[in-house]
Amino acid sequence: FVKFTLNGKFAQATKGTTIIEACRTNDVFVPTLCYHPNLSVNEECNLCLVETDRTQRLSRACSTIIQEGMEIVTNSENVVNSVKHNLAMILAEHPKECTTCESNNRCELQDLVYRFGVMDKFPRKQREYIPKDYSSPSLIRDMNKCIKCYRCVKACSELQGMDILTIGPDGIPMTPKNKEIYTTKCINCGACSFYCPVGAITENSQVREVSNLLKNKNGKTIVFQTAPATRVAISEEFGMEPGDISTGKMVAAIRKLGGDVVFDTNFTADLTIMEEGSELLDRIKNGGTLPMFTSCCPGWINLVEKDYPDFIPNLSSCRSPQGMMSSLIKNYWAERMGIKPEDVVVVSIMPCTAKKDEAVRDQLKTEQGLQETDYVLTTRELAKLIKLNKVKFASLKESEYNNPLGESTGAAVIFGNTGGVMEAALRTAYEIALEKPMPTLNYTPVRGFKGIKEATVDFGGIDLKVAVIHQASNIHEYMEKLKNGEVGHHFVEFMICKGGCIGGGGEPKSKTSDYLEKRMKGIYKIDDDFKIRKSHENEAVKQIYEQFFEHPLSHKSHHLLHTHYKD
Ligand code: HC1
Ligand code: SF4
Repeated sequence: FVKFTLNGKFAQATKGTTIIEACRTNDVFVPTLCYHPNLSVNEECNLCLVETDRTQRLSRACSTIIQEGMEIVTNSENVVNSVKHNLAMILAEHPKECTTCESNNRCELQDLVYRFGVMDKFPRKQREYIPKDYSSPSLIRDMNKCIKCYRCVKACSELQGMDILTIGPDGIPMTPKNKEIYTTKCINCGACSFYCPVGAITENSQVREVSNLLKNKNGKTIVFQTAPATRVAISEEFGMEPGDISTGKMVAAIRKLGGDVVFDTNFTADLTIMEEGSELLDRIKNGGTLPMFTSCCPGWINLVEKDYPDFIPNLSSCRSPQGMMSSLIKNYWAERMGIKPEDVVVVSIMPCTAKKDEAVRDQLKTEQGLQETDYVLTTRELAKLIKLNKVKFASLKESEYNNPLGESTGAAVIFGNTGGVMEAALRTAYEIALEKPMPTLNYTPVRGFKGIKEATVDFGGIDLKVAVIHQASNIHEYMEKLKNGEVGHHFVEFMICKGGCIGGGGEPKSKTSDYLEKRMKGIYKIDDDFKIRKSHENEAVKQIYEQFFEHPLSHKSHHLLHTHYKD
């Protein structure tokens, strides 16, 4: 520990900590726009200014390591005036479009300008207009709003290893050859939008479309589905803690907004396990392509198609749980309810921006050419819709999903965590292959935040070798090893975002440093509390096989639950 004073009060912090982190652990506010604890230090915004030695000299809190005996002042007139001056300079270049901006009310620049009472004192500095980029179903880029913090560039390169965004000659992040982002190798993961502090890169929002639809249904039945990872994160938008479990409140909120039916993507996560587990056993028995790769993460599918096309045969042919659910709703449930598929609108609530891109895939349309998933709202967008409609989320009485597509197990919810699909698949595949349950259901070797996790499971005679990779930069590392024959597994789970879906690019922009750990714990708590924790024991899943699909990998399931990829 080092001891120092902070605004005149005694404080301490671990040796080697930066001043900004020391201030945060001691609950003292330091403004910044370019600093983020998950990214390397930028020194761009010049807002985290502090005095450290009773002189008026200012240091940047993001890049200065705290020293024993420092006298840190964050609130002197000198500091405040300098911050105001620098903020005013940023503001002079920034379009004043707050009222219509996607980031209104969650913009870090807006917050600081208000907090410091910064007036528009400098003459407007007109930058050359940059055309907006609406090419991607997942993201919108309006680089006129860019404040040159470079958090998007760092998220794309440091976290994801994608290097789509680089700093252009004018200091504004650009795509390769300034092309529209959808035509580049961008995988639509949304990490750039998650880290953008303003409205320069945002999710391609469908809040208005869904809001209008709910107000004017035109005879349509509006069916929602909600992803595993949304239920442990949406709470953060309403003043609760990361990891707080809000499943029942989220369902209740959707009903209040006007959703007619709410199904759980977890049901089709269980179904995925039935199909994917069977596919794996089939490939092993019959000499199919191995390792088999999971196929539920749409950012990962984009990466394989764009960067590793030779490995397309390794991808499981299973649609993602989102894809399976929408297919079931339009092609199975609607008919049973006596509703025409064209009169059903599916709205999917996902932690992920790439799910918006998945939804528009040609392979995921009905025979009549209808998009099966009509709208995808991220967790952030659902929260916005709830706030716009003044629904008091925190005090809502919990509601339950509709059945039968709302019934699920503990195995399904852990899809939201890295390692979850693998763990759920093992719980079922082991029992099907060996006719006895796995010795332990909580399979810890595939849990936690290690980037590449490997394990060997004794599958009665064969050693089943599995691996779990999350965060795109680790995926590139693994894929290089696989290409060079340095690794050999039967089954590999890939998730593009750190932590899996709980760290998705569409999740709330939490300000705490341990939000991922807390969301992860929330997911495992839901699993622990379930009586039924194996997908093959889901009664509604059993029923749908008895009444419709007959068995996994049947002709009907291939038609409705499987897909193919672009090569
Ligand atoms: Fe995911 Fe999945 S777990 S991909 O991370 O397989 O997005 O939560 O919904 O589809 O179920 C995301 C989460 C999600 C799918 C499932
Ligand atoms: Fe990079 Fe992901 Fe943003 Fe695309 S969506 S630019 S891959 S961070």
